[in-house]
Amino acid sequence: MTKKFFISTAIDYPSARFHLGHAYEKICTDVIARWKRLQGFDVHFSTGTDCHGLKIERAARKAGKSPDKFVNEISEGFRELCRVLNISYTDFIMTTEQRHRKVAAKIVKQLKKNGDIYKGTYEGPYCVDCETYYTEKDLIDGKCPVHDKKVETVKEESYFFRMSKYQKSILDTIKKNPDLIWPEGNRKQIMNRLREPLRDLSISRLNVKWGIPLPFDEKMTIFVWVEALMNYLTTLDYPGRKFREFWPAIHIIGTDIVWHHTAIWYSILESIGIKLPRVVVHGFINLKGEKLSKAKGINIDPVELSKKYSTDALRYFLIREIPFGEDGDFSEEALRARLNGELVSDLGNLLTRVLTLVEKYDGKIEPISESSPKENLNYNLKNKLISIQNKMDKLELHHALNEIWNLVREANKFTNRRVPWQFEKKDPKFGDTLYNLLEALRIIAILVSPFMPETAEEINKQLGTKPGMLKDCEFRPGPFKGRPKKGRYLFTKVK
Ligand code: ME8
Repeated sequence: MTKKFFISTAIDYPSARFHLGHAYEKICTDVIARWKRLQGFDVHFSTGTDCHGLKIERAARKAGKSPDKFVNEISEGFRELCRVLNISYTDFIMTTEQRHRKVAAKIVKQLKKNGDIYKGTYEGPYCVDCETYYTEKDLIDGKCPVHDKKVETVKEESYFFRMSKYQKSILDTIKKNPDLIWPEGNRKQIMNRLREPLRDLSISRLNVKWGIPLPFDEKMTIFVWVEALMNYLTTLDYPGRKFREFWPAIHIIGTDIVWHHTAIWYSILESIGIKLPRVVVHGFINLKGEKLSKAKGINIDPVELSKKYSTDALRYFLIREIPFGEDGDFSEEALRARLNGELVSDLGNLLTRVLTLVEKYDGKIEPISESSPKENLNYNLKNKLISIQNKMDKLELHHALNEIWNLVREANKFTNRRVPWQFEKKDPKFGDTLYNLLEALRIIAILVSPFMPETAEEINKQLGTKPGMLKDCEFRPGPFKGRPKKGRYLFTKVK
């Protein structure tokens, strides 16, 4: 049976239009999903929108719309973002869907049945933007530590989940499984927090109407964070066959929501007896050193960027420029430099150059026996591929891409060394040179396909070859099996 792999992004708040941070998370997740497919995995890839809660309710009111209409419209924008960025998700989930209401209610009932829910009163500071209760200690100058905004004070009757009961076992599991939370810095932070006393979690809201009713007390709704996390089970039709085949997940999320995805989510899962998922944390994108913020006008539209520079240039840039797991800075100048240098000059020119040479050659495109193996482009290729795979396994996406780029650079150097434009049009050495270059390009197309799917498709189109899998990344015996024909430029320079 084909091996299964489940990867998810966070589900975004449809309270405003998407931003570059959302785009970045989707692109990173898509690269990993596509790489797994190249390895032969059957991939379930979920993304979507987190539609309930006070923040959304207020945003809808402000826009003069019903919450339902409001979230549908904004979620459509997120779907459009995925289309533009070429995100190969297999499920787009909205938490307003019936299937999610059912799963969320089912899990909350399970928690209650396990004796993990009790009634009490909650009093304390609340940040509507985070939809999170804080303690006075968490606040910075009396403001929300994430949003730097004034918090509201709430006092209400509430149901609590016995999170404290699972504190020790979760800490032990994280200790024993060094890969469970990645990168190490985030893992350590969570472990430190889990060593401090932990309060039980308020899981219901009396005054929030826009949410999923609490099944055993319908005048309340389920705390939005708690039901949002459950989307990962809804998307697998929990507890059905798909769930049994694809769980556990790998959740790709940003640094601000690690606590929710570990302490909170892990305790819920422990309570209902489900294996803990892996949590992989990417960094935050800043703009010229400042946090993205619509209010302060520090904002950049990923769809506009994609129109201006191409989707693949944006995907390439974000992965190549920002070490995965670290924060990074976005600048158009840096994007242009990589587009004009690496994409146009290294890869685009290589393809056009090789296919122009193919037009001049008149013979079989095949290797000749006397060409020295060390000089050929498949020399040591196996080891290079192992190294690229290792980098991908370690989630060093930027290093993997750099090593793939070394293959592109080697092909350019090989061309310069052989000076094929000086060959007679029937010279077998010409055929040997082209064979090397075309095979290298076919392999490059496979390797870049998770990062730049459209570019890979265009290379294959011009080589007259079919898209391959990772196992096809070796030189095939000659003559070259394809119908190479020069087409459009892969990339265009932007000044
Ligand atoms: O947190 N750079 O939704 P969200 C990189 N609904 N990533 C960023 C970013 C930035 N500047 N800004 C945000 C939520 N993100 C919840 C999630 S999941 C059950 C519920 C990331 O729309 C952020 O870290 O605020 C998160 O992973 C995702 O975008 C959605 O953020």
